[in-house]
Amino acid sequence: MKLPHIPTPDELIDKGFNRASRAASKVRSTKLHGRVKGMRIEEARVQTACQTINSTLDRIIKETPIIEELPEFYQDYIDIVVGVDQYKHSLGAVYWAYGVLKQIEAQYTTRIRKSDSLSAIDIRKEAFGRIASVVNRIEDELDFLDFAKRELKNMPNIDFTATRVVIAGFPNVGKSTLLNNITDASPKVANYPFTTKGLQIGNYELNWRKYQIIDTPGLLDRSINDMNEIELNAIAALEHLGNIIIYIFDPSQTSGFLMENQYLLYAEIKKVFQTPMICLFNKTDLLETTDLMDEYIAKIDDPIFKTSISDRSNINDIKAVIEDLSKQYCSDDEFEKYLEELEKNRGR
Ligand SMILES: Nc1nc2c(ncn2[C@@H]2O[C@H](COP(=O)(O)OP(=O)(O)OP(=O)(O)O)[C@@H](O)[C@H]2O)c(=O)[nH]1
Ligand SMILES: [Mg+2]
Repeated sequence: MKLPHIPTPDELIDKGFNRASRAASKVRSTKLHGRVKGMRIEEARVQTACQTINSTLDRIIKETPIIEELPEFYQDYIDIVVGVDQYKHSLGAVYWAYGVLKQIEAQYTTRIRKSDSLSAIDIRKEAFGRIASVVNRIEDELDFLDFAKRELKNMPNIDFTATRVVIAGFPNVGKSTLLNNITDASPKVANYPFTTKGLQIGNYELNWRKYQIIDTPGLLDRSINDMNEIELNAIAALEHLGNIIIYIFDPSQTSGFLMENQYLLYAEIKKVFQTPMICLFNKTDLLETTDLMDEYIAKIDDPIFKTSISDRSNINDIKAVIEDLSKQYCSDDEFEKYLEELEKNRGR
């Protein structure tokens, strides 16, 4: 997400006052009569200072997304990474400063017009004092917005018009291999809380439908019971992200994890997420007997695939099931609804 550049209070004030001096010089070079000119100079100073600072504040307000207008996944993400309350508060403070500067501009313009040229200077000085103090009042909030800009720069870029498939499963079971074999280009990496490897995101198209496949290394591969509250929020955000979860089992257990533990994690994810799931029993090329695999297949109601992803043998079958589930569960309505909401909120 690209947020606008956030200046410091000093930068804002300097720019405002510098432009004000230039505006004053312009008036000074006109042929106005002495008393009127003195007043006009101070008036131009106050107006230019307020308008210059406000044009930057206005840009910040317009270019910083309104949280409620974003898809829920982004709302959750922003909340986990920087905190939604602080984000709203800071944007509110910028809005507040913008309003006060408008008032100062109007009030002091009137006062200067009613004054003589000597007291006009004092009135302008008073206005500048107030302008600086208003801008300095929002120092912490500007600071926070600058921090948020940096933190959110590499937020996952999600295509909400695509069917989004999240891959889950214990380490080493073949998640990245699936992502690499099913999608076109090499996956893009985006930041995600609690995973040093970030989310790995790949795309493909099939029969005019777009698919986005999301690998979650280090996130959906351990017991949810072991997680703290913030980590759980990071998991909850994924629920708004994926339309489908692919859970990969490694019945060969060469990944180093017992089938029973893999099954327990599957059951937990199933309980926590209200998302349709597909189960892949991978690395079947390494199995000498299918007894253990069949035992677990019997416990599962979700669509099941026996695969050997590394030789790409049934990638097309997997794509076909994803397409089926996509038609069943992910109508294009979801995105349409999102756009409608956006329009409604804008109209308010
Ligand atoms: N024999 C065999 N090996 C496989 C298969 N799928 C993946 N592998 C191998 O298993 C290893 C782990 O695969 P990855 O795709 O890196 O597994 P991962 O789940 O992404 O692992 P983490 O990122 O550590 O969580 C690699 O050496 C793969 O080549 C398969 O179907 N058969
Ligand atoms: Mg991986």
